[in-house]
Amino acid sequence: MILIKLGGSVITNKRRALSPRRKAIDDIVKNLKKIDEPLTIVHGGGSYGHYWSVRYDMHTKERRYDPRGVSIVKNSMIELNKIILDSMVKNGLFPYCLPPTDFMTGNRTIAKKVKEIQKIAKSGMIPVTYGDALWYGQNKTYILSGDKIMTHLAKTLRPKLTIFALDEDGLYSDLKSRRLIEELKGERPPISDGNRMDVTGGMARKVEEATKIAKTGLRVFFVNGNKPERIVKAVKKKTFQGTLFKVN
Ligand code: IP8
Repeated sequence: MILIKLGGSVITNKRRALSPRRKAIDDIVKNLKKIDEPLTIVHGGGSYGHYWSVRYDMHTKERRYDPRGVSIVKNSMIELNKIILDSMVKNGLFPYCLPPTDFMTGNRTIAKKVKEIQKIAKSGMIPVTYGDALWYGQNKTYILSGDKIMTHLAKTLRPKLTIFALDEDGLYSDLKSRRLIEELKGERPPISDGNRMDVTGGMARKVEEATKIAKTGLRVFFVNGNKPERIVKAVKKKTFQGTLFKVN
């Protein structure tokens, strides 16, 4: 099993509201077709979910948010999800759409449902889920990041490789020199992230979740989603052009 997160900055243009990057999506999908292993895909919100979450002041903290905001965020994620599902079908892949409400209750996973994802992936279909606005209970909702979903799924699915496809080559040691960190062993790199368009925490959140996943003994790889052949190379040839979180 390969678990892969398509970052919102790759699949949408984050600088413009509601703008999918259809070519980038198609390119990724065409490359994923070259992988002969069970896959599970999670995608982010980009200029869909994050755009509306910012507009309605919704965050990862569970609160009584404006119901109109909840509806609009959820609708926008379905819209973005549909673009990805359509691209997959068009390119000969068989997505199995799984809104996170299918395997989450409150802020916890439904173990039986997550195990089912494993079976769906092995059957030749590709489970596809995404970050979303979710019901928490007591009239509260919250924004569940696709990055958090990655950690939830990785714990049960135990993928061979957990991939985060980003709009960057990987993690940089500092933003000035843009020197790429090729390998990390257990340590959590210092990350400063000031992306206000991103209500779930951008790169800092990714690093936090990746570190958690790596600590459970799984390999995590940050790769440039605009160069999707690097995803294929990592899976097939085990050559990692990006940042690899190594298992100790
Ligand atoms: O882009 C958040 O998912 P992320 C989705 O993976 C929403 O953090 C609804 C903002």
